[in-house]
Amino acid sequence: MIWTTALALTISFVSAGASPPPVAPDFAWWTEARFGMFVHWGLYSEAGSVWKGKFLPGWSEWMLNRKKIPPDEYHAELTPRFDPVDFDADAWVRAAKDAGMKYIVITTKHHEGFALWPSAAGEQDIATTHFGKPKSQGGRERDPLRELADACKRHGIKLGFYYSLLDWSHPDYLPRREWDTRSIDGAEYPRYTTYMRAQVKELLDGRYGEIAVLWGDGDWEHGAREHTSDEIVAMARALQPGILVNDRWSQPGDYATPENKIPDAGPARPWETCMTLNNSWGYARDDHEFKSAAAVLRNLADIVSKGGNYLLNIGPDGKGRIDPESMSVLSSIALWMKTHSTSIHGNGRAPLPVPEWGKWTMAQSDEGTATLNAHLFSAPKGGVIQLAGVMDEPLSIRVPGNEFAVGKDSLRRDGADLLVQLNADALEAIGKASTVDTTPHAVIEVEFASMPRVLTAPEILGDDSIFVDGIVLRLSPPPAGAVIHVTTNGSMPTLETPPLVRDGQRGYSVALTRSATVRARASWNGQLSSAETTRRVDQVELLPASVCDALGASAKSGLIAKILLGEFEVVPGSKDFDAVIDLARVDSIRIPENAPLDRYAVQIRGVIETRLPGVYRFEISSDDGSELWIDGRLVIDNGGLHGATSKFGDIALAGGCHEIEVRMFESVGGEALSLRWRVPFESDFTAIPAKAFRRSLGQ
Ligand code: FHN
Repeated sequence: MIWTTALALTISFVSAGASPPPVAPDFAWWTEARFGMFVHWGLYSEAGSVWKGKFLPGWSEWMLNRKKIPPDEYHAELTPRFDPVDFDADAWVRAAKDAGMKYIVITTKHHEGFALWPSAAGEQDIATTHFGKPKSQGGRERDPLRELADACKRHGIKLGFYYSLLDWSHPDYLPRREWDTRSIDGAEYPRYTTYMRAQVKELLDGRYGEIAVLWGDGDWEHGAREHTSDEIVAMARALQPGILVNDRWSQPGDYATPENKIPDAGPARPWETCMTLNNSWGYARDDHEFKSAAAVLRNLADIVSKGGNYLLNIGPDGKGRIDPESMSVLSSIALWMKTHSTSIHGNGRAPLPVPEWGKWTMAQSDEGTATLNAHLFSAPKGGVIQLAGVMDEPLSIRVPGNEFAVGKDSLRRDGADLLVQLNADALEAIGKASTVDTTPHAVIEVEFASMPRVLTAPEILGDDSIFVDGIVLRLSPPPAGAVIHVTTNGSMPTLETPPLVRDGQRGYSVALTRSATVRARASWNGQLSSAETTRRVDQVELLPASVCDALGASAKSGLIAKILLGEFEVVPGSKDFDAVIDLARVDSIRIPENAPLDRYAVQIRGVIETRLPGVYRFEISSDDGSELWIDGRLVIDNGGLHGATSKFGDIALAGGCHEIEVRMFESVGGEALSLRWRVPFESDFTAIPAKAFRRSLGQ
């Protein structure tokens, strides 16, 4: 029997109270890196997705689950076999580094529940294998995480730890898999989270040095409250100042992690696409469908052009070897990177439209120069590369690798656009310089003395959509030498539209006293920007306030919460709560303490007092769906089954008391509910003070 259920654990973890304020997440190295290696390695690697002689296609690290193997049988079979005698941490790190990967994230414990290090908190870890067993017991006494941490340090590669909250084997992890016949008697999920905190503490307490990323995963079966995510993340930040925490601890975290997909448009927050190289994260013996190096590099250019990072996965086998096919792809990537790494590392979004021939990335040097990198996946039509709206001339245009320089005589102006005409020699040089295997991926570097002026549509600042008496819309200033043309009647601005004059106080702005559709374009050198910006703003009446007492608003602050049990897919209606009699009092819009963990809906009602008349913008964040109503009007519809999602809504309120109602539902897994507001004449959102809420006597 592998597991003893009576795990007496005395765990002390860093008390958040005494520690200094957490250090902000350190994104500088991560943004510079842009490219990292994901490593899935565990007992599943020894199986290679083969169980009882039969290969199982797909995710090999899910074999226990997909083959419905009793955990004890799984561990009994694989633990004695796991002996990665060929594991060479330096070889792994060199393969990553040569391929331009500047960080490595390794699965320290995946859903199978096997810890890749000697863990005092657990009993299913590397020390139970011949590889990790103490020498005094005849083992090799090796710690893969120690060896990898040391190798990363030697090679200047950042190290991150993946840790699975989901654990199919631990006796206290609930729910059990449906085929798992182990009794749940005595199983306590809180004891599992104590174990989880103890293991994360071991990983981050300094024994492995600096750990730059805590990559959570498998958070979908419980919410942040149950996972004790707050404590774990606070502990991580206290133990590893600056550590990056991803969005898979049932919380938004520091960055988003789209998986096996590249978003059409990069999210505004930091993000990283993680992706398999074949069809499995863990080593899968018979899966030979590997992405080509060319496909990987085009993905990389696409991701970086959208401001993201790429975490490409490798699945070493049970002997610690990276399979030859993966090594071949990494070697081809390394060859391309030798010449072109400067078009990836430290690059991000470029202020240019997406071209038909490939992608633009951009980097800025410490000296202030700016380089636009054209990633050419195909020959540009007519040999012309368009730098849309670029008003400045470049210092140089180069094809790295063969040092081919494109002469200034190749430049010509087409209105507001700068065109680079590539002649036959240039195209030949490009064709030779950069193919990955046999697939074109050339780069042309266009360097400027400083960030080039680009004629783009002016931005209408702020997010106002309604106003009461009047509104001033401010616009971003045009590039030096350009002007802005604005209309307020919905017509398209033209060169004949009088340029907007900069106001000393307000800068570039438009003052409105009635509803309007505002449209803006910029022009330079007699040419209009191809894009325009549009904003509709409507004049509205203030929603009259009620005298607080008239609403029966009690002097005491607080709101009334009702909880309705059940499985929902949409936000229930207000009347659905009428039959609920047990009431809780809450002092803010949040999930009441007495709410169950899953399958319920909440109604929170009361009165909100607004000191000032004007437009209030509310932000509701919830998991799952939610709605905000004020004085019987729907202000925000954030409905539906979804993870933690924020939505905004504006409403013009007179000063005084207004009825407020928030309804939300939680299906299973992650849960969240919060409401913030931005009051008139303020620019930032703030928490709504408890004293602004009053409980209606009628409730
Ligand atoms: O279930 C895991 C899976 O095995 C793999 O680890 C991926 C990597 O991001 N994460 C989970 C699926 O989203």
